[in-house]
Amino acid sequence: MTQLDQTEGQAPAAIAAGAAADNTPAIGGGLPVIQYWAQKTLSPQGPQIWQTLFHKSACLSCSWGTGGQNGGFINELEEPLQRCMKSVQAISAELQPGLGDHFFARHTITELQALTSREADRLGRLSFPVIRRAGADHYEPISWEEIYQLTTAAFSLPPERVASYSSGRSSNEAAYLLQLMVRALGSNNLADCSDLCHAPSTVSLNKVFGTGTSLVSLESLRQADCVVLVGSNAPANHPRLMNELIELRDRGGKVIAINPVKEVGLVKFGSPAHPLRLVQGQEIASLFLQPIPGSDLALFVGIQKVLLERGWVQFDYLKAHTENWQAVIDQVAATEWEAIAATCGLSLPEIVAAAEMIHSSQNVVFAWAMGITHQVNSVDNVFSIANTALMTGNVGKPGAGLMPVRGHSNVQGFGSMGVIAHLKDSIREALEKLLGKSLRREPGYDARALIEAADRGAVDSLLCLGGNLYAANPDLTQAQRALGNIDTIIYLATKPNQGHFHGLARQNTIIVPVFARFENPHKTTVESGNNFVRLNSPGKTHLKGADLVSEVDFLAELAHRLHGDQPIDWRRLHDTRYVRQLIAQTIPGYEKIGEIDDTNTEFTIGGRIFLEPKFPTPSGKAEMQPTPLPNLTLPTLQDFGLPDTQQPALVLALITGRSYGQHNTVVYKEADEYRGMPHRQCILMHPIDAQQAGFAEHQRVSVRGDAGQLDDIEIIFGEVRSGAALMFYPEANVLMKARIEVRSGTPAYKRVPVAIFARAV
Ligand SMILES: Nc1nc2c(c(=O)[nH]1)N[C@H]1C(S)=C(S)[C@@H](COP(=O)(O)OP(=O)(O)OC[C@H]3O[C@@H](n4cnc5c(=O)[nH]c(N)nc54)[C@H](O)[C@@H]3O)O[C@H]1N2
Ligand SMILES: Nc1nc2c(c(=O)[nH]1)N[C@H]1C(S)=C(S)[C@@H](COP(=O)(O)OP(=O)(O)OC[C@H]3O[C@@H](n4cnc5c(=O)[nH]c(N)nc54)[C@H](O)[C@@H]3O)O[C@H]1N2
Ligand code: SF4
Ligand SMILES: [Mo]
Repeated sequence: MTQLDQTEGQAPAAIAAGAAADNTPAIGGGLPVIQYWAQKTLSPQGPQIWQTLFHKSACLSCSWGTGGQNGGFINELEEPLQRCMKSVQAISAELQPGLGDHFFARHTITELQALTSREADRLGRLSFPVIRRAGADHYEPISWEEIYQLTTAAFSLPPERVASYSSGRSSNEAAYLLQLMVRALGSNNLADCSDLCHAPSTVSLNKVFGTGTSLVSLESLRQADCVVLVGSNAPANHPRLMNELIELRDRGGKVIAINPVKEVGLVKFGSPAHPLRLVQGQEIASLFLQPIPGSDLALFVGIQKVLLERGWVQFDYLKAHTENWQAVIDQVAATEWEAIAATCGLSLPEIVAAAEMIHSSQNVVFAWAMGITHQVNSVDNVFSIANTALMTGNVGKPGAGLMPVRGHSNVQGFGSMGVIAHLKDSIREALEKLLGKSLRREPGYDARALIEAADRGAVDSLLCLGGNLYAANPDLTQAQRALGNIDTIIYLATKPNQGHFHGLARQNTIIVPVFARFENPHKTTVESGNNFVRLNSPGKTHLKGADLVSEVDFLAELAHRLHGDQPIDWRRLHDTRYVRQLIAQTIPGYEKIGEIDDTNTEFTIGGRIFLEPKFPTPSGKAEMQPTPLPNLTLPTLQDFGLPDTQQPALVLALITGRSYGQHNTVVYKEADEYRGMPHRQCILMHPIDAQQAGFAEHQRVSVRGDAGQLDDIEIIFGEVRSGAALMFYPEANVLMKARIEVRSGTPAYKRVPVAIFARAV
C-alpha cells in the first residue's frame, strides 16, 4: 500500500561484509555511520537535510543537546562535528512529503491498523487536520473551527475527568502553556513520557539531593577520570556521549560498563569525530560487568561492601555532607556476600575490580539510563548508585557526580516547565500567584495512572501533545481498550503512528498536524539532559499547501477559548517571547530565559550543577536512603498456563529496548546489525540457554508473557547474559502486563518474565 524506502531496510555493505564471520560488526559506530550519512545526504532529499542540519535549532532526537544558536553541529561547549546519524534519521523522517489530500478517504482505519510502526511512519507528514467520528472506519477532514469547538467542549467537562499526555519533542513554551492551561482548569492530570522513562531518577534524586536532574555539566564530565555507565546503550541512543568516553580513555581514564548485554559499541566504538580510529574503533569499557537483569542494586551494595571492608569509605565526607549514612553503612555491613552474589550473578573478583577502579579514581561520574529505571525497584536502584557516589565523595565537586542520561530531546524541559504529576511547591506557589487562584495539590495521573483511570471509565477527554501513548505502554490490549473508553482524544503530531490507528476514542479522535521544531514560525527553547537551554530559531516547512499549526498557537487559542482574558491574557501567549517571560517569573533557575530574545545567549539552568557538596535539601546535606536487595524470581511454566511437560521450553527474564534504527515507538530501519538481529521479530538469547532447551539458532519460537504471545520469533544468539534475553519495543509490548515501581509509576520493561516454546500453544 505504501511506497517504502527500501534503502532504509538494507544492511550497510561494511556490516554485511563482516556478517560472514560472526554476523555482527567488531565495533559500534564506525564506517556504517559515514555510509548512512553519505547515503542520506547525497540522496534527492540531501540538500534539504543539509539545510535543516545547519538550521539554528537543537537536534530533534536525544537529550544530549547538540545544535542550537551556533549552528547545527555544535555541542554545549561550542565544539564542532557533534552531529550523529540519529539526527539525520529524525530530520529525514520529518522531511518526508505530506499525506495526499485523499489519503484518508482511500484507506480505512482497519487497513491502517495492519501497518507496522515503520510503515505508519513512512506514510509521510501529517498535513491537514482530520477527525474520526464514532463508528466510522475513516478519518475525514475537519475545519479548525470545529476542532476548537469540540476541544473546548471536551475540556470544559469536570477537571478530574480531563487529562493530557505529552512527549518530550515539543518546546518548553508549548509544555509551559499546556500545564498552565490544564492546571488553570483545576486538573493536575499531566501525564508525560518521562513517567515511562526517567521518573525514578527524578524521584530518587529529589529525595536524596533535593534536585531531580543531572548534577554534572558536560564541562565537568570532561574532568572525570572514571565513568560508570549503567544500563545505557549510549552507542545507539546517545552517540555523542561516546565522544566523551573516547576522550576519557585517551587521557588515561577508565570506563566501567554495567549491562547484561555486551553491547558491541560499549566494548569498542568508532566515532566520526575521531576519524583516525573510525574504522578500528577505540576501546570503551575498561571493565564490563554483566549482571542479571534487575539486580544492579545488589552489585552496588557489593561495591559498597568492598569499600567498607577495605577501609575505603570516605567517612569524613559522609559525616560532613550527608544524613542517615550510618543506617546505610549498617545495612551494607549486614548484607551477606552470598546474597549479593546470588542476586546479581557476578563473582566477588568482578565486584572487587569495580570497587578498586572507583576507589583509585579521583573523579567519578555515575551515569545511567533505562536499564536502571525500567525495573520494579528502580527508585532503590538509583539510591544505590547515589550511595556509592556519596561513600566515595564523588558528588559535589568538579569532574564527579550523578548523571541520568535522559531520553527525548526536550523531555527534561517538560519536567522543568511543570508537566509533572508531582509538582514542586515552589513552582505551584509561583503559578498560583500568576493565576491568582489556588491550584489542586493532590498529584494528578501519571502515564500509567492515566491508562488505568481510562480503563475504568474515569477519563472523558485527553489531549496528546506528541508521542504515542498507545504503543509506549505495556499491555497493548489494555491500552487500546482504555483509550477506547475516552470520549474525545486530540492528537497533536507531526507524523502518523500506530497510536493514531489503534488508540481510537469512543466519540471523536482528532489529529492536529503540527510544525516540527525547525519549522515553527516563532522562536522556541528546549533543555538538554545536561541542564543547558537551547534556543531554536524560526523556520519554514517544506510542505507546500499544507494546513499545519504550531503547538503554541493551538494551545494558546484553546486556552483563550477555555479561560478568556483572565487573570492573564491567554491570547497574548501566542507570542512565545511573552511565554518565556512568564517562565522566567515562575520557574526557578530559568530567570535568564526572560532575556534570551535580546541576548540570543543559551545558558545553563541555575542551581542544577553541584561543584560543592551543598544540596537544596532541608538540611543542606544529601539524605542517604537504605537499599534492600531485590528478590528476583521468575515464574514457572505453570504460571503461564503451560504444563511443565511442555517441551522444549524455558523461562527467561526479557529485556525490551531499542535498536539504533528506531526512535522509541517509531522504527526507521528493520535490522539491528550491531546485535546481529536481521529484523524486528527476533529474540536475542545466550546460546547455552537455547541449547539446553533444545533450540537452535534461527529456529522460530513462540514467546509468551503474562499479557500476550508472539509467534514466529527467530532466535538469534548473542552476548546476552545467560537467563536473560532481549527483544524490541514496541512490538514486544503486547507480551507484558504493567508491573510498576510504586513511587515513580514507571513500568518494569527490562525484566519481563517470558516463556519460550517451540510451537504456538
Ligand atoms: N537511537 C535511539 N536513540 C534514542 C532513543 C531511541 O529509541 N533510539 N530513545 C530516547 C529515549 S526516550 C531514551 S529513554 C533513551 C534510552 O536509552 P537507553 O536507556 O540506552 O535504551 P534502552 O534500549 O532502553 O536500554 C538500555 C540498556 O539497558 C540494558 N539493560 C537492560 N536491563 C538492564 C539491567 O537490569 N541492568 C543494567 N545495568 N542494564 C540493563 C540493555 O541491555 C540496554 O543496553 O534513548 C534516547 N535516544
Ligand atoms: N517495552 C518498552 N516500552 C517502552 C520503553 C522500553 O524501553 N521498552 N521505553 C519507554 C520510554 S523510555 C519512552 S520515553 C516512551 C516513549 O513514548 P512516546 O514519547 O509517547 O513515543 P514516541 O515514539 O517518542 O512518539 C513518537 C511520535 O511523536 C510525534 N512527534 C514527533 N515530533 C513531534 C513534535 O515535534 N511535536 C508533536 N506534537 N509530535 C511529534 C510523532 O507523531 C511520532 O510518531 O516509551 C516507553 N515504552
Ligand atoms: S547525540 Fe543526541 S543530540 Fe547529539 S546529534 Fe546525536 S541524537 Fe542529536
Ligand atoms: Mo525515554
